[in-house]
Amino acid sequence: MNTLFEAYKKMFLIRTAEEELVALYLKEKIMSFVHFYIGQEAVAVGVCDALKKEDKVLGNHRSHGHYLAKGGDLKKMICELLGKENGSSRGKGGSMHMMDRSVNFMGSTPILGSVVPLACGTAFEQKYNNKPDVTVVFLGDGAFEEGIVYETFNLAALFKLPLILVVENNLFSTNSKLKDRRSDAHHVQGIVTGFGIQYVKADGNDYEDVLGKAKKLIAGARMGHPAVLECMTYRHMAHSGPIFEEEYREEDTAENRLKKDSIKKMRQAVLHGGVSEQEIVSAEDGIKKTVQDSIDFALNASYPPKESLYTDLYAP
Ligand SMILES: Cc1ncc(C[n+]2csc(CCOP(=O)(O)OP(=O)(O)O)c2C)c(N)n1
Repeated sequence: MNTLFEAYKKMFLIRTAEEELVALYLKEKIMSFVHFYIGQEAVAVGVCDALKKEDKVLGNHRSHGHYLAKGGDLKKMICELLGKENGSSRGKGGSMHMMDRSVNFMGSTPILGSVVPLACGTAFEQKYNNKPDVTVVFLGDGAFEEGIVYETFNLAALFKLPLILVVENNLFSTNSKLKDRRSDAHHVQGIVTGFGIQYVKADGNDYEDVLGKAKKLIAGARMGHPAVLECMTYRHMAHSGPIFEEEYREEDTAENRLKKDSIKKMRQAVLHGGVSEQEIVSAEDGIKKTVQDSIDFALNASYPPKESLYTDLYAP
């Protein structure tokens, strides 16, 4: 099996699904905020390809890619976005509250940083019960600035938890730049290692760089060495919704986003690795069809019945 080709297919599925969801959003079929993952696919797939099925993943408001990379079901995800009964959270969570225990995707929460202590809890459970598993939590550079994250660093280091925090640094918190939010002396590595947590930085636009570094950190976390993997990446769309505004961007201009686009680079790498153009196109066509079929399925699916209005509102 060509593992790079398999990873490319996952990244292409996330990109294609997101692009089609943009179209649905513009047709006003999605009635909630949606934070598109386009541009960051190499992070989710690189990290999740280094995990086992039993390992747990948690995410944030921008988690479609995390869910799909962990093996989540596209139909369930789109149903969730459309508020349909067979959504991953039975249509009651929407884009920002996805959860699917069948693939150990333990939940995504949009209040910045709020998911980090939940991940600390699942990592504690894994350690307490001597499980050989790890927990990965995805958060943004904005969430990294929330106080609860530092409390989690402290506990993770103290209890030697099997926890990896993947910080997806896409340079912005909404439209606020790093330099407007942090002093010149702010030092992510210094903060993290000061707590006794390992820190590694990766090129989040490069699948192989993310995968290689994630593998090492995950192996360490299984031995009780918690870690932060900071992935430098670009979000291609607006903070929320599919608006293509450019005026606030400096480094991540349209030209640079295209130049560094992980999907484009992966396609080239797969070709160089010996997979033919025809094989790639055929896989891409299959994925486009899967996405379209999933959207049609979700559009035709039912909404939750009125009687279920007050059920499933709390996680057990
Ligand atoms: C505690 C809190 N403050 C503010 C918000 C509003 N908010 C939602 S997403 C977001 C930006 C998040 O930036 P980052 O964590 O870097 O993730 P990104 O959106 O860049 O992926 C903000 C400020 C929130 N959800 N929670």
